[in-house]
Amino acid sequence: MAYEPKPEHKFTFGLWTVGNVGRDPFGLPTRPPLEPDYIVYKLAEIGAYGVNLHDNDLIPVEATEAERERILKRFKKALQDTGLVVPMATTNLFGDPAFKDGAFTSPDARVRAYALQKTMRAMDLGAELGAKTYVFWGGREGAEVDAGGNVLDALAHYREALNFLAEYSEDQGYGYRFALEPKPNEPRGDIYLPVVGAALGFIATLDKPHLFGLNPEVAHETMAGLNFVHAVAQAIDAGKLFHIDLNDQKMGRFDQDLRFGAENLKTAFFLVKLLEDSGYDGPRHFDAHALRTEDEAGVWEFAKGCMRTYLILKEKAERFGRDREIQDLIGAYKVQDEALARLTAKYSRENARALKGLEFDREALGRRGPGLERLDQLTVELLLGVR
Ligand code: GLT
Ligand code: MN
Ligand code: MN
Repeated sequence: MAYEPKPEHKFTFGLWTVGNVGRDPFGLPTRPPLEPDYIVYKLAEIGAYGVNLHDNDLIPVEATEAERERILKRFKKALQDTGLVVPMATTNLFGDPAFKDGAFTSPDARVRAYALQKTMRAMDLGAELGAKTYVFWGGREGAEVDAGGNVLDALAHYREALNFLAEYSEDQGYGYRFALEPKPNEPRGDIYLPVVGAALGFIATLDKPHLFGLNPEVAHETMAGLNFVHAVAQAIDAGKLFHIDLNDQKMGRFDQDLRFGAENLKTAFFLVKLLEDSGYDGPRHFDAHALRTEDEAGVWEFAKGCMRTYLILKEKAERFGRDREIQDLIGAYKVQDEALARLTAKYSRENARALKGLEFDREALGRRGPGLERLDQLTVELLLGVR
């Protein structure tokens, strides 16, 4: 069957995504909760590769040791029965009122210590389930007011926590790679490390930067009005695309976490093309949820839709690569000049001298039309299915 998701496509969902009960700041849940092992069986049925989780998506924070074991046993059985894997794990450092003013960045040393303890335990859980990527989404790491003078302290605390946890992972032999997930705001008024570029800059200040990369999310850069494809390209360029959260979003809204491709089809297309062309081989994780209007049937329609749209866009990207007219236009757009390229590729005194002596026809350069209108129209037509 065309566009049928299979485990080899590496599609993953969080327990919190298909398990989302449709609560929002103004309204109560609209769907009953789904058991974690039930989610595993359903995800396997629709062709997913894996399931990701926060510690408390699986083990309630107040669970006893015996309850923990019982839940884990059922969950592991479901994984075994289905072959689903847990590639990524993370910590809920945002739901508990203890974290209302930050977790790793809280001004309260007790909160920071508790956040570290909770994260180490969640890392133990993730490792037990085979996770190799560990995500840090600092939802509460931010502020509404700056009167506490906390920003520089907060960044120092953040660094201290990430350094501590990287050592813990190595000490335990977990082999985690850590992926920071930026978001500009919500739930905090302003979240620290708000966008991909900020996180990349921060990683360079850590003790073990090679262990840290990015988990960019479509909705988050879009909320900030930024070009998500460019952000992902920068993460790839830096060797830092460790994971990705796919969904969709209208610009300038609250975090909508819409079905992948539901809103900005052209962006979704260039994103899929970028991921496929770049050889990214990590999970394609859908961090999204069904509309609050939906019942459980709508939830599985939502999940199937995310994967199907990805596969359709992947096929479109291949078609784009094979389309002669499109490829000729791109060829003409990228003007090549070998002699000049040799001069500009690397600095030498000779190259600099030769370059300074050249004459350029500025006006001709300015007059040239690069053909982008035609190229973009052909892209649109390809997406609309008429070529
Ligand atoms: C939360 C958030 C997501 C993060 C998850 C990981 S939880 O739902 O909105 O963007 O990826 O902590
Ligand atoms: Mn989101
Ligand atoms: Mn996310």
